[in-house]
Amino acid sequence: MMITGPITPGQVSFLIGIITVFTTWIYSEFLERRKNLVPSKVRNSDVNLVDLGDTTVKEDDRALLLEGGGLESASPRAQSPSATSPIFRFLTMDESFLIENRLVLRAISEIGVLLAYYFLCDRTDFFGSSKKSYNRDLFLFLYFLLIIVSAITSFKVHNDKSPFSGKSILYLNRHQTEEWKGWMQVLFLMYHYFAAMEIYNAIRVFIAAYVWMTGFGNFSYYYIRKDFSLARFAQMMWRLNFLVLFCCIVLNNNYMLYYICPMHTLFTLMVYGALGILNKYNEVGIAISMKIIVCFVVVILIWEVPGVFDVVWSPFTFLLGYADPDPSKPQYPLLHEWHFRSGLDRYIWIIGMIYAYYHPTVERLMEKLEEVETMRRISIKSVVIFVSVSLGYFWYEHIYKLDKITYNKYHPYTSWIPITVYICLRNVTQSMRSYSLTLFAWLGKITLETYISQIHIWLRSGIPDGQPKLLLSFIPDYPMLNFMLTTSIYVAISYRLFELTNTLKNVFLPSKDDKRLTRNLITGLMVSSFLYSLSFIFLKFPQIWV
Ligand SMILES: *[C@@H]1O[C@H](CO)[C@@H](O)[C@H](O)[C@H]1NC(C)=O
Ligand SMILES: CC(=O)N[C@H]1CO[C@H](CO)[C@@H](O)[C@@H]1O
Repeated sequence: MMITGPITPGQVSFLIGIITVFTTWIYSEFLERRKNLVPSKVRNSDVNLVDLGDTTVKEDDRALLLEGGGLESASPRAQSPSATSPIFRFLTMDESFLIENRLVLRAISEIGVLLAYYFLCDRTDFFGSSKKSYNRDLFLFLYFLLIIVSAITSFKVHNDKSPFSGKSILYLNRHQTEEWKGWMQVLFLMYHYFAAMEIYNAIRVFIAAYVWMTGFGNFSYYYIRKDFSLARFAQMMWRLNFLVLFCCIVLNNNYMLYYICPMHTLFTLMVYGALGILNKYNEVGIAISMKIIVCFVVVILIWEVPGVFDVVWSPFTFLLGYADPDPSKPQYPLLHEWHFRSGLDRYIWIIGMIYAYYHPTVERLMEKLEEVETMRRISIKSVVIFVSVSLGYFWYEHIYKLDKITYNKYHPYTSWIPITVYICLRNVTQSMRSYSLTLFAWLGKITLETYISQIHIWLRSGIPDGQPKLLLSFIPDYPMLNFMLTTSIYVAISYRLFELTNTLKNVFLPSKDDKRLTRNLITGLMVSSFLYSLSFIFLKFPQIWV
């Protein structure tokens, strides 16, 4: 088996860390079994009662952990010896600690195994690879097939109430946004798999729509919940960057290879900043308008005034720089990729914020409209449909059809058009709003994981920082069968990683315990720097090994 690319200290530290956790997990399973064996032998003795009581506490802990409750706080008993920190108890192999945290150890081990699978698929020649090929007929066939299947199996009518009025179904409710993400994600992934260059412009619109949702969702959240706490912030960053961080370490890639992640992180931070700074004025309408104007000014300054972009971002080149290793591609400055990607969607997150701000107003208007007599309602709706469709058509004819380079120039200023048209049409009748295809909504939930995983276990990039130009091939010469097999494994793994990310987030970033949160962050930093230095020394002076 050949490994492409050099071995980095990051990879070695990951390996040391994961082997340690893995062995500890096996040991904790062993402890757990032993503990469970003992009472069953003495089932009828009196001592038993105490033990039984004990196990129920444990069961509760487990249930809490599985539901995502905090770990230590869940167990009243765990807190008594807790003057010693978890890392200390881990290092001393404290038996009760290991048993309590068995599921955490298992989750971490599982992530380790999955990432090892990434490495095996992408960085070794253990599996084969094949070439991409595009056939419009097949592409559309597969997409429509999926739509039909999910319409048959997962069509669902929701009856949620609006949080603003308690009356009718939300427009742009969660089911809808998730379903929307699902629609787009499937096309986005298939575009990569089949190299469907002809829908390049549509893909740009989809990415804009994601960024729009980032602005929309985060604005609503912070505006309504007013939760600017450290815990919430850390959880958000964890959700966006946990998996990608480990992919970068294990596969020795740059963060920018997964450009969606830095982009969403940036725009999430911008929304957080916009609402978090001076947040006591958020109730005042004027203040919100000022904030939105400031957002526009900041974006115009950074992206439209020549030279400012480089001044602002060059200190972050280590994080956001990217060079395509393919020698046949033109070589740009390191920040070019970041400039291009972040620039395309520089305004749309602000539009998302504006829509979120007016959301309650529009919702009230809609409710009024629903009460108007039928004839007038139908005519108003027809006008809305007519205007949306003509605007959409105009955009399609004059903007969408442009070639890729010209289109990209117009994209930042026009991407709101198709998004708005979609929102209007998707919601035009009460019943339309309440329908959703849950299969797509399910796919919409795991977009981040499917986005990151595709590069390594569905497609293949082969070398560090490489673009995924090839397909992973398990069954040579049977492209469709291979597509089916790799896709199933890939989607299953993505879903699992989504769950694991959440489980670990709840364990390491507790919601209402800032002291423990900070302690976890500091411990995490210390452990990783220790492992990194150790691996660095190992690699630098290999003679230590012998
Ligand atoms: C904020 O935006 C990020 C990135 O799109 C998203 O993952 C997250 O769910 C959003 N938060 C809320 C509360 O909508
Ligand atoms: C823009 C638009 O057509 N919105 C519609 C959303 O759904 C409600 C139904 O409650 C309609 O009243 C709105 O016209």
